Amino acid sequence: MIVTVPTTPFAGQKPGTSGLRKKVKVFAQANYAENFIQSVFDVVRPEPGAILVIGGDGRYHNRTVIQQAIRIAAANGYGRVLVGKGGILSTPAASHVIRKYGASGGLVLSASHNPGGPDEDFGIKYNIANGGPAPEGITDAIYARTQGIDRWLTVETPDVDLDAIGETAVGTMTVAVIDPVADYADLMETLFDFAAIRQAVADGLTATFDAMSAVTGPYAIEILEKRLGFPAGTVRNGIPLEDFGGHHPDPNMVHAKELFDTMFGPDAPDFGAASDGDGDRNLIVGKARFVTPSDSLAMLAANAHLAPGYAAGLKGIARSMPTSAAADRVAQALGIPLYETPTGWKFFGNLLDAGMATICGEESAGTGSDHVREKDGLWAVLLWLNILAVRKISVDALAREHWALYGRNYYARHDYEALPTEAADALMSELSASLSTLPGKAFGPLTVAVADSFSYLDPVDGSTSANQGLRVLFEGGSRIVFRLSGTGTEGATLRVYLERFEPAGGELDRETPDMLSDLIAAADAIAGIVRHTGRNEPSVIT
Ligand code: VG1
Ligand code: CO
Repeated sequence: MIVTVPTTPFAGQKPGTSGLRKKVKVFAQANYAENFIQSVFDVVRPEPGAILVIGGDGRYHNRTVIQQAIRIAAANGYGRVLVGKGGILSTPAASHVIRKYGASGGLVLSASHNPGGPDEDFGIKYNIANGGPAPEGITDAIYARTQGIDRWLTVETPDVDLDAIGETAVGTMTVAVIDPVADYADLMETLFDFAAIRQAVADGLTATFDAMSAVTGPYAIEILEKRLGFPAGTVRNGIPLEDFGGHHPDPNMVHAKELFDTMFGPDAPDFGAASDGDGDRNLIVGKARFVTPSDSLAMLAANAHLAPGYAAGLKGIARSMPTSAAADRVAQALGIPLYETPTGWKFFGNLLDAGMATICGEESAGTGSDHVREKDGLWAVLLWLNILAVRKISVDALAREHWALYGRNYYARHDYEALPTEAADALMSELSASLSTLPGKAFGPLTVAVADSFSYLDPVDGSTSANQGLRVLFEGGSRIVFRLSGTGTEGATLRVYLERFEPAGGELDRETPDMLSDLIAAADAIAGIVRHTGRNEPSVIT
């Protein structure tokens, strides 16, 4: 019954910041996805009968890979596969389903905020039994296995009907097609004060949520419109499309422009938000007030105790290194530890499992907590709504109050996309070699205090992750970070993270670009961005 298919390795099946991401055309080659999935199973060696969760963001090629994965799982001894109806599971919902049903792990099929369609992107990520992305030890082993693979296993069986809830036998394995929304929506009800939010809606609180034609549509309609009573139409672009309507499902000022226009326009509702392709990111905009993800993390942490799930307080806060230090000040005020990790959610898993951190966040629109082991877009939206409902305050007023108390970290990220890999590598290696010469040097009004390459020592398992970004720290708390993206599928993407701290009592109501202009000039002087890339400005500013 089990069929062994001979194969040869593909180069480059190395998982990046968040799984293996390539063009659909790459994934569609014979043996490509199969090799990777078999390599995962060869590394994790499921116990006979183990449970595997499979779900994706609904993008083009999702259903094809799900059918492949089901057959390979059946041939590798899994006893049960849980798959979301229609092949849908948002990344945080997949994390929850893994935890709730005691699965040994899961395959999350997504390229997140990257565009979808026959000429666009696809991705596969393996999550472990805690519901979180596999740590580096496992992803390194999977990559090593892809380089030596010579066969993959499958069973001959017809496709499973992914659109009918119920159970089907595939060989000796059972495939259960489950409701992708219900478990997740129920979990949200345990964390947040739905009654308070419902009351605020009845009292006139208005909102708009842009699902960007991606996976969060069904989740947001169920939670915001059905369970919380926001009027129909509060969720826009709520039907998941295979190509996301031709857009990048990336909740930022460029790709969620419609939402921005609404929130800065005359008829803005009280609260605006969006999520990304796979539902793990969030964008928060109040009436004429954009909240940077770094600020959002700090503001949520400062107010989280107002939600029932966090009423007992936070154990700690964790943020990725390039994320601004706004959350650090909240941690200090709360008297709890702050952990600084490399980019990517997989580094938060150990801290959450060990009970050292409760809330985590990244500057890239990712926020989450110990309720799952992924970042969670709708969770952040609901925590914001819970806080606004209880405090009866606007987003803008809450932000101003926060800055008046803690100071403000003006922040922006400049991305230079699709650079020739050699140019990007040359920039990074030259900069890396010059780091030791930078301390004491002045760039305009800025003087370098410390310059280094960020390395992380995991306090839980003692593992070290080196080369996680180049940092230039200035006297007074301003900072520039340079790193290369680990999620792109075309050439290299340089990310330049700019941060300027303005203490309480300082200039708290200025425009971000004005406040960062000295840092922008310093970034080019330090790294030679124009010289190396030939680009005079970034492709995207977030
Ligand atoms: C980017 C972000 C990072 C995030 C990762 C996955 O990675 O910077 O913070 O964790 O995407 O998010 P990189 O290596 O391209 O900078 V998602 O929503 O794409 O799963
Ligand atoms: Co995502």
